[in-house]
Amino acid sequence: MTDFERAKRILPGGVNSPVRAFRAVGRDPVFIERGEGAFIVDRAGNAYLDYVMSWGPLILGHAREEVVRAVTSAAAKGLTFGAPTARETELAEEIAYAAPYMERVRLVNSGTEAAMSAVRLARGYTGRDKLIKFAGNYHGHSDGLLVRAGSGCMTGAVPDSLGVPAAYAAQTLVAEYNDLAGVQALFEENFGQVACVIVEPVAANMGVVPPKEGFLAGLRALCDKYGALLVFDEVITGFRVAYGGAAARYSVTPDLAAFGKIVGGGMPLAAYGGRREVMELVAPLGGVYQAGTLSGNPVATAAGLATLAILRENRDKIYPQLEEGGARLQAAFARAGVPAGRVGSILTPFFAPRAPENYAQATSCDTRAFARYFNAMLQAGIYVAPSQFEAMFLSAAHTPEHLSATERAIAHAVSAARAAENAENNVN
Ligand code: HOZ
Repeated sequence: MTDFERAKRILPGGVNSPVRAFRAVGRDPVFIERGEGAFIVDRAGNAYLDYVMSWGPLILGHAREEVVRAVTSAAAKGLTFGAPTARETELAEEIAYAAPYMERVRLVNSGTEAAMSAVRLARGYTGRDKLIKFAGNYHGHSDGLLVRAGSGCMTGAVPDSLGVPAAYAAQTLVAEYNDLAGVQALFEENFGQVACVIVEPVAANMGVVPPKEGFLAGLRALCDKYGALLVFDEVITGFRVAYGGAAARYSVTPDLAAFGKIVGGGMPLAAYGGRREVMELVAPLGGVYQAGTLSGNPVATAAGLATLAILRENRDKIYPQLEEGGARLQAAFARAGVPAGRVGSILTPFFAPRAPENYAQATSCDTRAFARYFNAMLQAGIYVAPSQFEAMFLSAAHTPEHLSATERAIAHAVSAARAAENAENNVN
């Protein structure tokens, strides 16, 4: 019995998160044994150059020595206390150092929890119920945010999940990404009822779709005009598209933000925070309740702190290196005739005439061509996200030599995908 067959007997679909099932690329998933630097190794001992990087947290690569050391030393002193530790304060301070608008920070366990809690807080603060989100943006799997959602919802064609009460979904207003006029119209139609706009400042769950010039600043202005809070979902972009995240890269300051992935250094940790006046409504100071046994877990905070310390000390080197690597791969896709959406070190090749600007355009990509390209890349020893609607993540462990090998693989995989398509068309 294969690992996957055994897994399917007990785990729904054989996985603990849908995209991992590889359904969109027509093959069984790779079962991972270990990771080292830019590589993962499967159970049969095959090594792959990894561009998933656990979907973003591993900006320093797999099993970075300083991070592993911090984790093992923390673990030896106790796995969880459910009581305050100094490291939680240090990690919150480290986040606020990079993103100074995070005047108060609450640590939680996942990006889902961070985004969900930020929305609850926005509702509590404004006394309003509705929120505006964008089609194809993904903010985790809490009920109110699983409406026209990206990521695995797009891959599996369930943008509106079963099980979300219609009454909840009715509180969620959906706009097109990069369409300010649509947001303004929703504010007008729901005057005085919108608590917040939540946005991925760089959309990265319908493939990477950058914000158009002025889009984020326009959202800031609309939120101010209509008395709503602006919530940035920096779960992917935080410490990724710049040391200070998307807020720094685009010079737009949200009221609240959700962080995840990199802030946990590869462990289950996330955070939300923002303006002091708003955050002071969180219990125990105020009436917005949110809690968790493993929140601020000592091992997770150790991983996050070790990672953020390395990023702070080396930011002048790491971020330009990541930017250059991303640009190289984007150019390699362009040479192969595939446009790629990119911001810094996250990118997605789109099997479409043009890189999309919104959900409607993203969904018109040729997902069969993507699947062919994916399989050719895997065969060449390169592991990319098994969906047209996810991002490639570079890390500081990807060297110029790794990038050269990837450039060659891209050229080969795209032409192999086209040849397979032609062969199929000729048969039909
Ligand atoms: N929602 C994640 C990608 N945007 C997938 C997480 C996972 O499968 O690990």
